[in-house]
Amino acid sequence: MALQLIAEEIYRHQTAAEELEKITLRNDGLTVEDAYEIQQLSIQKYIANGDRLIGWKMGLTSKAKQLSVGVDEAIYGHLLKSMELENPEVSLNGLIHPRVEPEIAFVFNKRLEGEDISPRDVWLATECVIPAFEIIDSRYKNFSFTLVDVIADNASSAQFYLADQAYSPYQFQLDQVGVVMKRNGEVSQTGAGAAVLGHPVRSIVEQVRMLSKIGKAIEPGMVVLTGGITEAIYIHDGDRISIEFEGMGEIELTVR
Ligand code: 0L1
Ligand code: MG
Repeated sequence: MALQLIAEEIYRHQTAAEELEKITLRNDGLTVEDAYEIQQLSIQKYIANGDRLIGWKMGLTSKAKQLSVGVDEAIYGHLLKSMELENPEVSLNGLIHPRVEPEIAFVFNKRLEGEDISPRDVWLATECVIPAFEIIDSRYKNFSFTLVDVIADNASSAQFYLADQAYSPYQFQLDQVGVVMKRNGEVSQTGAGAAVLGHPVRSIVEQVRMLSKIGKAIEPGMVVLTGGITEAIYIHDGDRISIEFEGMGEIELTVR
């Protein structure tokens, strides 16, 4: 099975923002390991073209999302410099059917590696936590995929934004932080940090464990998006999305 060819196909569709048939419909027997290999190979193409790895993201971290895909495990993807928004403004150009979800991001000042990692290790390596949003944009038709498809598509990663204000990791009980997401003034989604594997720090533990299986780590300076706190909502031209993180400020996102 030519994983490199599949990676090139996915890269083409990601960069051209063109929908794709599920790869599992055309390639029998692809495993989760194959899917991560495809993800890695497509990321290498970005890096060969001048992009830079700046962190990782966890996905499928809530029970609701896992149920919707019919799995009981979280997944991860790569974060590239080109995905980071400088301002909370999303242009629909270059996106297919984008959705936004509120997240807590961690930024690290020490290397984190190893399968025996604990939440304590994570706290000691955390420089700060930052309210954030992620724009996910599956390249698959109708946002419909299997676990293997979505991993190969870099866990639907498209863009992300970190708020201007960072916080000490000890300042808030992150599982208790409530989030209200409004579209054009109407409440659309509510949730709390506990939706992310019980506590966002657990998402980092899981991220490090998964990376250590392939000999990788969270490096100093990297950012990690821990996972959606609410359901992701579709965004449309002219939408104003406000995301309030209890005690941590509000992000106002405009879409054009
Ligand atoms: O960030 C995420 O949780 C996305 C993971 C992939 C599933 C999806 O696209 O909803
Ligand atoms: Mg996400």
